[in-house]
Amino acid sequence: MSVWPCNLKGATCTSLFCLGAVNLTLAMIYVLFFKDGRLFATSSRPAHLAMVAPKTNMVAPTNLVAPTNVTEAEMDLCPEIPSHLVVGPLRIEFNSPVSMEFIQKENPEVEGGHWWPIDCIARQKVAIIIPFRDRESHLRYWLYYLHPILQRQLLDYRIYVINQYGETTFNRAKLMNVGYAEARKQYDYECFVFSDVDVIPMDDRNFYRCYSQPRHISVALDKFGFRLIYTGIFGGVTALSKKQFNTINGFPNKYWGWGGEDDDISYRLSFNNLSISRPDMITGRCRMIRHGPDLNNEPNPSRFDYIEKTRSTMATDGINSLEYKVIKVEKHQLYTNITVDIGKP
Ligand SMILES: *[C@@H]1O[C@H](CO)[C@@H](O)[C@H](O)[C@H]1NC(C)=O
Ligand SMILES: *[C@@H]1O[C@H](CO)[C@@H](O)[C@H](O)[C@H]1NC(C)=O
Ligand SMILES: [Mn+2]
Repeated sequence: MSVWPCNLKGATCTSLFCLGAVNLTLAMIYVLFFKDGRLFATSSRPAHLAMVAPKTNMVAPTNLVAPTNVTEAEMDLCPEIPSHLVVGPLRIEFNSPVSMEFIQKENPEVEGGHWWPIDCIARQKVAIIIPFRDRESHLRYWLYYLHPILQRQLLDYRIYVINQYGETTFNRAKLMNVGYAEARKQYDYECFVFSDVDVIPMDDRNFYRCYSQPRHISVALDKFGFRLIYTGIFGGVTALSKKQFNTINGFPNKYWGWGGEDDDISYRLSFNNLSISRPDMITGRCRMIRHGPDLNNEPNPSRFDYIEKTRSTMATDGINSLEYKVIKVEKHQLYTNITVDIGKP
């Protein structure tokens, strides 16, 4: 089975898509490896500032400045908007499955889902948390598209797949709480992005980072005609700083099954006088992978009752009442997979 529309080993690409893909690939090779000075970077990236000697068979340009011992303190912060890297609107489609091996080869610098810029200091350390169960094909698209985007955004980021163990009803918000708690144990993150596995941004100027107010990232979904369907909507892809997350006591743990938890979170924000920050409706365009209903994720009939009581329940139901058991942690090149038992309704 063909995993990619272009056979790069020799056959010609005939469709417009393929030509576009080749152009995009060449542009990305240029952006990621040459323009950024990463041509000589090793895949293991042992130290933050490792200066790797060029291969011996390469002729050094005469005007090459000898490497100085730059310390982290002297290095500049990455630009807030890396306009030399981001490209704007992106072509996102889900017609040709991509293999994990292909994505791994495209992202040799990523280890355990972690990447960080080496030529400047990232402005934010971002944990990207994906509540997950049984969506491997969606995850591959997500990793394929998002890794290069996050790198062009010059974030110090790590991808956490929070995999719900067992067959009981899915609980998205609780899994996101677990992602927050587990990520906090690993690294000094200041920002947490929570993303559905089936939502992909169509513009790399839509930054996966935190702002002075909680950020709604996936504001213009193709599924909803690229419109914000109501003003309080806070689902899909969102970003909260550590402080914002703790101000609202994290997310509710009691929403088993589909729906409601995103509105509960939105209420938590407004009850704590936080507002929602959003990109404009062009930059904020996203595609959602079309899929049928999931097994064990039926619409939750209690969701309307719960949402009504958010104001009184949010202080006791949240990150401060979270209970779970980690079953297994697996480090893949492109993500860290944390399988958790979060109990049952
Ligand atoms: C939010 O703002 C209102 C009106 O200014 C105030 O009465 C309330 O105490 C604030 N709530 C919080 C949680 O800060
Ligand atoms: C995550 O780990 C669990 C437990 O080993 C495994 O069953 C599952 O397939 C893994 N998921 C992904 C996406 O790697
Ligand atoms: Mn979906």
